Amino acid sequence: MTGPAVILMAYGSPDRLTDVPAYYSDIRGGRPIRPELVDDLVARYRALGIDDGDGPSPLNAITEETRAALEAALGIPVLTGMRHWEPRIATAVDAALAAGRAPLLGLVLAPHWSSLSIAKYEGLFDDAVAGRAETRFVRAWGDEPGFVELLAQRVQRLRAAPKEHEAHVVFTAHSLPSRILDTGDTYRDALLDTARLVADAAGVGNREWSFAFQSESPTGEPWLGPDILDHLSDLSARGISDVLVCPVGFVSDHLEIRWDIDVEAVERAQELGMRLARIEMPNADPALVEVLASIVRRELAAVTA
Ligand code: FEC
Repeated sequence: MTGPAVILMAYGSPDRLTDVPAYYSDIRGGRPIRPELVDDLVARYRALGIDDGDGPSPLNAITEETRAALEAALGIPVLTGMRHWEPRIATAVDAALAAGRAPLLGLVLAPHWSSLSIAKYEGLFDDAVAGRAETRFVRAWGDEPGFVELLAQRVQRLRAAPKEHEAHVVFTAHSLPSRILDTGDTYRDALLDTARLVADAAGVGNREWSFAFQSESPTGEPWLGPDILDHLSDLSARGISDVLVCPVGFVSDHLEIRWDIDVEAVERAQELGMRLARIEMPNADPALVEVLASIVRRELAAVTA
């Protein structure tokens, strides 16, 4: 054995518009999709200015940038494995094992555990390893001090911009079907914990922030709310006209940020006569890479201890 490797996991994004139907089918686990939903998804990717020549979303490129920076910081191989696109988690695991690497550490570029998100990555990781090597898997890291500080600094920077009054901060994350609460899933609580930590670190008072979900999918069942679009209407009704969005449930720029926040939420805010800004996503910022590197070092120390 030649030492450990990290399998760095992310959601994945199709490489071109023609891949969108297969990608969507993967997300739906092969369940049938109404053709108009596929057309709508293609239209959203196209509206971001993407054609068949380039990757539809920056997610894959940012993931690669993060992977390379993490590998340089750690001095051990870091391989990318995507949940819904290429390179797959199984491909990354096979490559690491073929190179004789062990133990393997699984780390997802999403900070909060849920039975419908991180647990799915863990299942794919475990199935791929299939007992062939010792493993560790990081289930959540949304309360890492360096991550909280990074977000707090970005919130503070935008709130400090001179204007009549300071913006109300709306923390957001991807919604999930609300049935997860029936099984005691900790997703919503963990998101609220991160939001509270960031607000405290940024000096945002208790009445100056709130939390909303975003990116609900049309699956025909109830999803966790409030949805950001409804929430903006509620804030407007309370007389709030200046909002700063801090998406704590994601680390990268991608469709859910560039469309759901930058297009849909901005449009809703404009209709309501509100001003909406959002923090820059962490992406491959060296501060985020250092957070990830310190998590990996800690986990690997636990394996060898
Ligand atoms: O930029 C890109 O190309 C990919 C952006 C993208 C990210 C992402 C993250 C999360 N999702 C989560 C849960 C669900 C559930 C469903 C679902 C559906 C979609 C669809 C697209 C999509 N998601 Fe996603 N998600 C991204 C993209 N997501 C596209 C399908 C069309 C649509 O709804 O707009 C519903 C599945 C089903 O139908 O059965 C559930 C969660 C995250 C955050 C954690 C993570 O990154 O893994 C949770 C990025």
